[in-house]
Amino acid sequence: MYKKKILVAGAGGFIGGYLVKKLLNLNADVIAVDIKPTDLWFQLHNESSNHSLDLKNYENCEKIMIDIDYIFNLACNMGGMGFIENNKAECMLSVLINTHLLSAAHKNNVSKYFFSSSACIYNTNLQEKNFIEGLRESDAYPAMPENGYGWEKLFSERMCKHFYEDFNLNVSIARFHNVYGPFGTYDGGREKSPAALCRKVAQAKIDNSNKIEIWGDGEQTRSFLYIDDCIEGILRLFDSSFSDPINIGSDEQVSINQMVDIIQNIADMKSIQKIYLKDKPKGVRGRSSNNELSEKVLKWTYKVSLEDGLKKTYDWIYKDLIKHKNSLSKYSKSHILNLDKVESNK
Ligand code: GDC
Repeated sequence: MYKKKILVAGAGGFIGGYLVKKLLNLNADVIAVDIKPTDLWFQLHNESSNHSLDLKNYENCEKIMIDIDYIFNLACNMGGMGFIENNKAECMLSVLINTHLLSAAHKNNVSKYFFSSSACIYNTNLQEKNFIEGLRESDAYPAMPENGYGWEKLFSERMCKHFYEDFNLNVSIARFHNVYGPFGTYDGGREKSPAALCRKVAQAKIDNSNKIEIWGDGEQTRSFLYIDDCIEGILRLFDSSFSDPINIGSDEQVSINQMVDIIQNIADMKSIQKIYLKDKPKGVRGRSSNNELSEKVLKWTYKVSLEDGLKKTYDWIYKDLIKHKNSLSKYSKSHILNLDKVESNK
């Protein structure tokens, strides 16, 4: 399908690593870029041309843009609630990546541009109850997104839209809802709740303990999307001519306590005492995706149940924890790196 030259920005991250693999399987010529040094990429594929570059810098965007047909921009400084609540300015600086990539794409006649947005762009006033109706795409406005990260994503969505309107750059804009799975960050400060809670339960099992710490009262809700479904959604969207932002998420809404119970069963642990840390970052109270639009225009919805996805995630984290008993694995190290110091390796 894709015998094209495709730039994947953020290729060393969680979603990027899976996307590069899929595009290579589809016979694409993939130029993979990430700010991390390649030995810290979550998945490194030999068949792609791999570069460690800071795309906040315009010259780097120009340098990598030669003969590129398509761009998938998954690059941003991000993480779970523990990261984005405490690093709002850092999160907003990712606007430079999208700004410079869009400008270089326009200048170099790239034919299509994918932008990874987030459920964090939705109006927080609609997310104050535990269980809420799934968020529809129109619920982004009037705008009151999550501070820092959410505002950056919403602004960048609009920038993509205006490049489409003013410069005819075709765009696809996905609003991801908490994507999880193996080969993602599960420790070190950037981990999201599915990986964090799998790690905590796995560690309790390894230590023969029956206690885990949960942020908040555990009654807050989310819906979570397994990585394979996310990749399928990205490609469906990219293959379509739909240019407005669209949800790529699940509507299987659960409380954090319910998710811990599922993980406890997967781990085959009889009882776990939940210790609630009420002063930790909590984000919105309730969030889920409404998938009517994606079902209608993309004929896409998620297939993997939360239980099945968590089983795969838990099993991988359990094994990785044992493997890295006395050190942080590469899936956690990026938190302690000063990423601005990274230089090109090519
Ligand atoms: O981190 P996250 O998965 O991000 O947190 C969901 C909920 O789980 C929060 O209320 C948090 O307090 C709770 N929680 C309980 N225990 C723990 O040990 C823990 N670790 C973490 N991390 N959370 C815990 C995310 C963004 C992403 C992305 C998605 C899009 O927000 O952080 O960058 O954009 O949203 O949906 P979440 O779902 O708030």
